Amino acid sequence: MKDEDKTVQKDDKLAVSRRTMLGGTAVTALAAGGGALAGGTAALVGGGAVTPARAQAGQKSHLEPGELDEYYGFWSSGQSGELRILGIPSMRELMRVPVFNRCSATGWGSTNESLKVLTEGLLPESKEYLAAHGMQTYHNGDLHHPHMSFTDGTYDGRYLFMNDKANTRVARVRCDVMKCDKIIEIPNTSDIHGLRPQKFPRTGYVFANGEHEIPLPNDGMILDDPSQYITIFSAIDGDTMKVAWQVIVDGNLDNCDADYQGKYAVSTCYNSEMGMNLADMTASETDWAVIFNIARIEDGVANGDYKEYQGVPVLDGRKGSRYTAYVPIPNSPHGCNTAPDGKHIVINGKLSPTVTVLDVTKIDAVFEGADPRSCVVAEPELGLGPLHTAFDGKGNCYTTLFLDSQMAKWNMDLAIRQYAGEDVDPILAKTDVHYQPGHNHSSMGETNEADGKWLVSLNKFSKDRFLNVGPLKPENEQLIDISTDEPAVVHDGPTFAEPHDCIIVHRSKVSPASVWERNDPMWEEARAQAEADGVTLEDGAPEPIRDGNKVRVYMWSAAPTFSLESFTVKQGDEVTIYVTNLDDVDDLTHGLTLANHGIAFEVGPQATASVTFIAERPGVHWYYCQWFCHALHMEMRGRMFVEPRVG
Ligand code: K7E
Ligand code: CUA
Repeated sequence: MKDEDKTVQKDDKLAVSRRTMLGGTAVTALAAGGGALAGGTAALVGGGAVTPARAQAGQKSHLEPGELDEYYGFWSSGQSGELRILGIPSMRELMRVPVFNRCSATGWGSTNESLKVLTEGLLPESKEYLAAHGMQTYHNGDLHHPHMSFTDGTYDGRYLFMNDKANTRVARVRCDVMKCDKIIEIPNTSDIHGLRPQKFPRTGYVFANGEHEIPLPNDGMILDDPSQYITIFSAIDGDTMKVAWQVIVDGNLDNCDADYQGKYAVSTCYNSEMGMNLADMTASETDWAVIFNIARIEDGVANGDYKEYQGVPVLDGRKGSRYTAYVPIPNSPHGCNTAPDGKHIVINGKLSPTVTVLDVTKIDAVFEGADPRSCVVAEPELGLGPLHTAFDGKGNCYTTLFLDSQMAKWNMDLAIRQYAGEDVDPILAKTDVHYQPGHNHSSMGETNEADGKWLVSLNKFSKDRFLNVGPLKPENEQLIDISTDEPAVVHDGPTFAEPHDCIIVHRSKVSPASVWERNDPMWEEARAQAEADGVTLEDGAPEPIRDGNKVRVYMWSAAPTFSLESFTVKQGDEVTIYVTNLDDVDDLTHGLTLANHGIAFEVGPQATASVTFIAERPGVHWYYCQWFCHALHMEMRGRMFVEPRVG
């Protein structure tokens, strides 16, 4: 593919890249019926001098040193289990927020504060399993879908919600400090995949799809009898992070989205066959999109039309239920994306070359008994492997074509007219991406403020796009300028395993703090313990406070010192060290690393963090600040003396 990037020799009449030409030819062929020719293609056909797409880009993507990005990108990291924050359009990675993973830098997964978040929402059977393995929580996650909370159809900057497909969890990140504050394991279901917040009137519910079918309850009484397996759609209260209700569905569930009216949520289903192997799962030509009627479900809960499992009301939404509608969709749909016009929901075909457009204003009739397909208003054929669709707020849609390695730009109105029988072609352009795109996302594209400026294509394979780093390659995320008629790839961005999805949020929507509030709930247990011990976190204690074999060490940090140069404990003591950072300066983070104890954590400005461990190693052990904070950062250290056990 390398040659395709090279510009054809200057004396060639058409100074275009071969790649542009191939793309252009495809567009010409596809657009022949409809006459919807993009500007670049028309020029190409005319044979005039054409600048490569890269040079035609309408917006500046390169930022000078010190220039700030216009958008936050919130990125999933798939099997890495963390949330990442990028700047868009520069594609600079700004931060990593540990969520389902453990983090060596920040101590996420070893501090008491993070362990509380990681353990308090686990189900009893998970805790039992983990205890048998000497673990307090899972150490991995598979984070596919990060989405921000909404108010009135647009981002409100309160929270980010995200799924863990690996261990059936949903997490919340606070946008004021960009830290995870809640993780819950979802009962009665397996492997949360699709996740979207309610857009209207607010979030509200966070909808989460259980992907893989299991018996209910899954207690070993039913094993290889798939006829008794079910899948569950969950609505989580985004404010309390409690599961509000669940609905049993036929088939499995993949992705989902909510409407702009607050009436419906829609999920795709790719295994209506309930097959247990690949051949069976793809046997049927038709699967479906499941529509959930939120008001009816809430009524059902209020009227007691449910069975309770693990404390959650579970309603039966299988075919024929008044809570759901099943819209037949060609084989194995995947992505589910609500358009910013507030009216249309795009179901992406995956194994079918089509996307299916539902009109939400026609869904009421479906629930009154109309043919479920009567809410389908378009079904354009776009190319091979349509997975996800993004929007520009100007009536255009951008669908990733996994097998074709392209992005299809198409027009919603033309697609609807074509479906109604008019001889028009809705496809406006096809843009090559490298290679095999999964999700894409446009700036503010999943809100009613979609602005049509940038689109990111998250490509699963990078192959030859970067220096070879061995058999495991990065993914390649490409920034595409969609502000002009002909979308243009303007940047390659390698990323580590494996962002599935992202959102691009205008920076005006988010305003994180630079310094923690001292009364933050994150360390309220530490504060309560200090109070019980008759000390304050801010003043610390001159000596460890002993309570049987439990020992609590309170110290503060202020660049470049810890309040304790040393402290003494006994071998076998259960020691808790609290560190409170008294510095209240922007970017003045300290840390505490306790050598040879596997302990290291971050303490942000004005924050408190703590760890608990057994002092089982007699001797002198240094602790030091591992976050570069001062010219005397290396000197910011002290000693823990562990007296050997007597006898
Ligand atoms: Cu398409 Cu998990 Cu959103 Cu991957 S899913 S691509
Ligand atoms: Cu404090 Cu480095």
